[in-house]
Amino acid sequence: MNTNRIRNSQFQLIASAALICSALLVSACSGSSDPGVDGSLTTVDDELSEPAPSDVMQDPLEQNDNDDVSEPAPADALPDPLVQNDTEIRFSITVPAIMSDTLQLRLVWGDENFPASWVGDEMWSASAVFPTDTQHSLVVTFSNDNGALILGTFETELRTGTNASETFEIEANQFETVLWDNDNDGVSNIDEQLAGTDPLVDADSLLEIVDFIIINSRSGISVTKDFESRLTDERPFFEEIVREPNFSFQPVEANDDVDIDADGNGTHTYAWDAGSTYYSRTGTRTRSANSISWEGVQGNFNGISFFHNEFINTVTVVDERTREFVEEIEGSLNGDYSKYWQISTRLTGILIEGTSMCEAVAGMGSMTFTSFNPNDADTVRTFSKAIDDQFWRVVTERDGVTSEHFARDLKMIYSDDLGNGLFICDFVDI
Ligand SMILES: [Ca+2]
Ligand SMILES: [Ca+2]
Repeated sequence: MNTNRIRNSQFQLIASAALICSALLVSACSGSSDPGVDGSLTTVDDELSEPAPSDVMQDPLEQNDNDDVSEPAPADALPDPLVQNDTEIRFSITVPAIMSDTLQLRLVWGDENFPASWVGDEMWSASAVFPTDTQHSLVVTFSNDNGALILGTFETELRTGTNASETFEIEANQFETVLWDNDNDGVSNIDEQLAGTDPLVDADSLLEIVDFIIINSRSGISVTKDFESRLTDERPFFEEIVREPNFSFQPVEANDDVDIDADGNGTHTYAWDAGSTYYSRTGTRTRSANSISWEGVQGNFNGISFFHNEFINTVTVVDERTREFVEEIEGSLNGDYSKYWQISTRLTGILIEGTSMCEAVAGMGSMTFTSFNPNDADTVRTFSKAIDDQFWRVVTERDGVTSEHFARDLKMIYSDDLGNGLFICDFVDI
């Protein structure tokens, strides 16, 4: 056996292993109990002067279980220049978009607490040197007002590897923002800042609460009261009645005619004419598989002004107890000054047990009012309520000024009978 050749090849093998360790910093290389690798090359050479066959075959990259760790070689007490103890983590972070001069981004990992630097747009960066192969919770906090108002956080368990450096990326949509709602009004801090509202004040808690809002106060139309309630369950249903008019100042007879066929389709007209004044309303009822629609007109002349409305109203059976109410009304009053209104209503109603009426429990709508009278303000009023909301939210824009309030109840017209948004929603035809 040529000892020198073996020595040389061993030397090359060990030297290569050391180079590999140095280059790759493989974790298996960092064990300090392997004198064959950890020792200087001189030591290796000395050891190899009397090689045992098993030593020759041994892979220097493998941990030697037979090493006596209780008696470390003197070299083991010194720091191992080949072992990677630290790793630099480079954080690349995209935050949710918001414009402010007082944004802040901070990172906490274990006991380390350090800021990120703004790069541009929504990009931030940070870097820190951590011990290798170590795990802590990483908490990244994105805030405004120099840290006073938290906009979002990102949390994860971060375990470092054994490379000299690593990159860690966080995307904007990984930030939890919804839960950061300081005033607990259901709108997150960041959404409030984007909308320009105060994230520290629940503005709703300051709003006035009134008893009710009347959605058809201008048109005066209630399809339930004026049309559907005129019908009985009889089909076909035909009835002609001569009535005293509602207007006591005009004692003329009114004709009140209903004509509904076996399928639930037909008309209803109520009208009187006193020559100088008149009133009429007429509607056509259309039944489909799961809905009843009324479409028609209402008008009157009081000797001074013409009053006119066109309407279409559909109540749809969604399920045994749930109904959808959709109504569009356009109307005008033409006298000394002309006024116009447009009312859109979309409600969800729940059938009140033992009755044919539904109560509006949710929905939305708008009332637009335009006037040529300089004493009137043009007004757009919207109302809305989610099923879980306690009140109807009413937003009024009058002459460019927006105000809000809450209403406990919603009424179709000014009538105690039609409070709580009551409407007929159970039909013999469906
Ligand atoms: Ca809020
Ligand atoms: Ca707020």
